Amino acid sequence: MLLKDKKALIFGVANNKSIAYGIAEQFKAHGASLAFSYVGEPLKKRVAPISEELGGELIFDCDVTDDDQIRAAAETVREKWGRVDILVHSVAFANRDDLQGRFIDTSRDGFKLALDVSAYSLTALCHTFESLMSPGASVMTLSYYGAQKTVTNYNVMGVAKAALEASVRYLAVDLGPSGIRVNAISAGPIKTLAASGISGFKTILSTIEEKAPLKRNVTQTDVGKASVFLASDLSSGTTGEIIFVDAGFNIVGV
Ligand code: NAD
Ligand code: 0WE
Repeated sequence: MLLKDKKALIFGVANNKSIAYGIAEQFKAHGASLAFSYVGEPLKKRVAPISEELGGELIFDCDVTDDDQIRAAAETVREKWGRVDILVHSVAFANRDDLQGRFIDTSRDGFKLALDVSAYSLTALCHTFESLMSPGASVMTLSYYGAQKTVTNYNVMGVAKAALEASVRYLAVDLGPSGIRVNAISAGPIKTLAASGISGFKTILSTIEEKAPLKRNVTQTDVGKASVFLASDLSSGTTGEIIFVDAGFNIVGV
C-alpha cells in the first residue's frame, strides 16, 4: 500500500476514459483517499458516480481559470481534510479552431485561453494549495510531446505545454525547500474526450504503434502506474522532472 493514509486531490476527471480516471484508479488500488473536482453542474453528473465507484470522499466545483473558485475549493478541502498529500492537475483546453491549420493564425484570445487553462492553472493551484501541503507532498501534471517538438495541428497547445513544463521546473524550485515535489508525466496519445474529433488522431496512434520501441500505444493504466511512483515516497529524490510514459516514442531518432 504505497499511498496508505495519503490524501489525493484530482483535477480533470471528465469520464471513465480520462487520464485522471486511470490515475485515480491506481491511487485507490494503492490505498489513497480521493477527492475530485468537476467544472459546472453538467459535469457533476458524470463525476459524482465515478467518485462513488472509487470511494471518493469529496467532490467540488472548480473552474481553474477562476481564482475565487480555487480559493473556495481550498477552503472546502481544508475543512474536510485539513491537508493535501497529492495534487493531480490533468486539465487542458484550447479552442477547437486553434487545433487545426496553421499555428501562425492563433488569435490573442485563443492563445490566452489555452495558456490560462492549460498552463497558468498549475501555478494558481500550487499557490493556493501550498499552505495545505507538507513535506513529502507531491504535485503532478500531464504534458505531451508537442511541448518539445512540433506536432501537426497541436499548435497553441504545444506552446501551452512548453509553458507548463517550464512552470513545473520553477514551481519545483519554489516548493522544494518545503519538501514538496512537482513533476510532469508526458503521456503518449490516448483516446479520451480531449482527443475526440482531433483530425489525424488515428494516424498519430498508428505512427506510435509502428515507431515506438514498445510497438504499442500507452493506456490510462500505464500513466496511472507512473503516477503512483510520482505520488509515493518511491520518487523522493525526483522533482522538476518531465517523465515520459509514451512507450519510448520520444527517444527514437532516424
Ligand atoms: P479529458 O477530456 O478526459 O480531461 C481534460 C479535463 O480538463 C476534463 O476533465 C475537463 O473538465 C478539464 N477542464 C477543461 N477546462 C477546465 C477548466 N477551465 N477548469 C477545470 N477543469 C477543466 O482528456 P485527457 O486526455 O484525460 O486530458 C487530461 C490531461 O492529459 C490534459 O492536460 C491533456 O493535455 C493531457 N494529455 C492528454 C493526452 C491524450 O492523448 N489524451 C496525451 C498527453 C497529455
Ligand atoms: O493535450 C491534448 C488534448 C488537448 C485539447 C483537446 C481539445 C479537443 C476539444 C485541448 N483542447 C481541446 N479543445 C476542444 O475543443 N492531447 C495531447 C491530445 C491531442 O490533441 C491533439 C493532438 C493530440 C495527441 C490535437 C492536435 C494534434 C494532436
